[in-house]
Amino acid sequence: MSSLALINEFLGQPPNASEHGYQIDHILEFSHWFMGVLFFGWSAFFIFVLIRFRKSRHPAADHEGVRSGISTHLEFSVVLIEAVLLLGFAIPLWARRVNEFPETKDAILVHVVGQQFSWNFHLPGPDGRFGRRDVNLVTNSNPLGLDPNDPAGKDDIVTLGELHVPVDRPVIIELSSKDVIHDFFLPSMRIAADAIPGSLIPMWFKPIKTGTYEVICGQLCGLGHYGMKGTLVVDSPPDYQAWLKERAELAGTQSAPPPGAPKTENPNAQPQNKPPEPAQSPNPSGQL
Ligand SMILES: [Cu+2]
Repeated sequence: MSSLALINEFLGQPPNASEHGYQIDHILEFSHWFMGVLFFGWSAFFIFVLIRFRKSRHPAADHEGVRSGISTHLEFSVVLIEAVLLLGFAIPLWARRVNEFPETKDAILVHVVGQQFSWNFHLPGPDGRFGRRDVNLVTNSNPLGLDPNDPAGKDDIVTLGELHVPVDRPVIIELSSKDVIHDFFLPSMRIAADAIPGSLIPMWFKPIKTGTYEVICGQLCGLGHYGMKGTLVVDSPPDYQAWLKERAELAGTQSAPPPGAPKTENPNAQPQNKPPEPAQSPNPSGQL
């Protein structure tokens, strides 16, 4: 971390804990210092102009105006630096984040589903396959609508508000929402993405420090938005295995339908407000 990072801390940014985060921090540092210099520069110029062109010194207006080209050069330099920041750094960094996903076989895969006002986390369990989800099966005890008849879902892990991941392994998230637009924001991991109903948004990060970090919602999503927080725990590999084991013991209990719920598989079940799709579609159309 460079000494320039002080300005990020001063402005309230938590320390970075992800592999790519230092690149984001460098851009933020530079932008903050650059804006600081511009602020003081333009403020000083404004005060200079007020004094230099005061009425008592120039009782008659000069209709020709400024003759020197300095301000033009200054403004051009500012535009140039901003263009370099945007085209040279910000856009390439963003492009790498969205184009260069890690191999799924090396990564932890998690489905994150936002709802007013909490985050649900869905892990595929030991078989590595996510169980089918269907909006028609959603109940209080089955918040993601996991299909109890799908063998792939038997070992799935569903948690509310707390996600564990191992350190030094990429985490690939598929993000969605049950109701309104939320924003899954991991400030310490320097990533955020909108959770949009009906869309599956991919995002990824690689935690490099163990610890407990905040998960927040970055979109004003309703009256309880302020409380839409969660916890990301980055574990050492043994701790992560212990957590998985503990959750695996609960896995069977989480997707059990309440008494009276329909027990038959319904392959044509669709999310509400969506046109029907072919039952054989490779796309998991019943997903939230
Ligand atoms: Cu929200």
